Amino acid sequence: MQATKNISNSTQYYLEKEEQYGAHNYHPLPVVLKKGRGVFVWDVEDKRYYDFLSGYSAINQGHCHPRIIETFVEQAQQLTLTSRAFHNNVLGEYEEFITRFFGYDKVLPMNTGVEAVETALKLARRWGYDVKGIPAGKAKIITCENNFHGRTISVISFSSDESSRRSFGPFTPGFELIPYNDITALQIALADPFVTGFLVEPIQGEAGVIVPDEGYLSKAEELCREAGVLFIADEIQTGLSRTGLMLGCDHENVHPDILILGKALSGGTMPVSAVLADNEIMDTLRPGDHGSTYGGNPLACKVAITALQVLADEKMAENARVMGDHFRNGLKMLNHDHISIIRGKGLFNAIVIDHPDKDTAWEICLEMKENGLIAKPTHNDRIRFAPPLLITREQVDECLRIIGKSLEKF
Ligand code: IF1
Repeated sequence: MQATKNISNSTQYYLEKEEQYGAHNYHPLPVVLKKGRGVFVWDVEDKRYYDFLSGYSAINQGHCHPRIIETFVEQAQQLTLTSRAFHNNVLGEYEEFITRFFGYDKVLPMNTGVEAVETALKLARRWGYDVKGIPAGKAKIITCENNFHGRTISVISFSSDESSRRSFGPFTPGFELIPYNDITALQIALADPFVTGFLVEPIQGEAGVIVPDEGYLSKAEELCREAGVLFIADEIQTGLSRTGLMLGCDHENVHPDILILGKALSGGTMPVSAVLADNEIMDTLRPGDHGSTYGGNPLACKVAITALQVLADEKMAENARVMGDHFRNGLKMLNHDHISIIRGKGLFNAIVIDHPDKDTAWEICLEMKENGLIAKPTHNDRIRFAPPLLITREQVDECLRIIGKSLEKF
């Protein structure tokens, strides 16, 4: 009698389940993870990998950070959700903590990143009509080509990526795209008195870690101030120590009128996002104007406090800065023919693969997986490298060896 193979440790078993029962809205690397701790994840066959995606920068603090998990478990056994119909003993504490942490009067708590982006857009429009005096229905928001701000219909309405938009119309009006990292284009767009906001990523993530010129963000903020337009920073991916400072805007001492956070705000445990602004903007909202079932739930708030404390206490931004420099230098030393561009800031990095075969980046990721490091290409030819921010120099060196060894085959 042949012993039935223990299927629960078979990668194929899980791939087949997802193939049959799940929507095919992703094309993941063929690896099935069952455990995470720090910079490492393990698959169902107990193979260990360095995680160089970090849940798209939601796991900056490392997988299952003990302090964050301790908070999660403790609060989960106490009170998880009250809805906003009633007060609870955590929300106010969290609101005070996070507004002081980032220097704003108020916070509006949401769940996913795109919900926070939508909230920021609604706030900008509401402020545009009620404070700036833009005629009803005429408010415009400027944003950048090759942006990524989420997947709702209004947000993809201003995406320049056809695959995010195809057959999802009709789209939401009131948005204008300008080239990223182009101050002149912004200056021209801001001449329109109906513009109420400029939404920008301090570094464009999905576009392949596009770092703007030094001075772009600060000049953009200055132009927005002069034009009476809200500077809205989407720090969902660049924020929370990923780029070597607490916020991507910190590299140019820019203080956004509206700050959008998400992802690592919970250390990768659950969806937690937040919109921060001062009273002139936030107080345009009255009871009943906006909301969310889970927004500001006690579990999310407790976890977010610990997630932020961990970043600060463990000096993760500083480590990201030092290890990021070391990592990019190491990539340059590989001096590989097919790496045409190395770019990034802190531990938010990407390489551009220059190879006639368009599947090369994917093949390189498969080879790195075999060698113990998982990462994923974006836009075919770019591979994003974003490990958890607690990675050590020795681990970076081991990962550079893995990347170098994997590239040898190409
Ligand atoms: C996917 C990457 C994409 C974001 C920024 C808002 C959101 C995101 C700057 C929305 C989300 C995620 C979404 C995920 C893949 C990943 C991503 F850039 F991080 F790699 F898609 F571009 N602003 N980014 O990066 O936050 O609603 O997802 O919580 O949709 O495939 P969300």
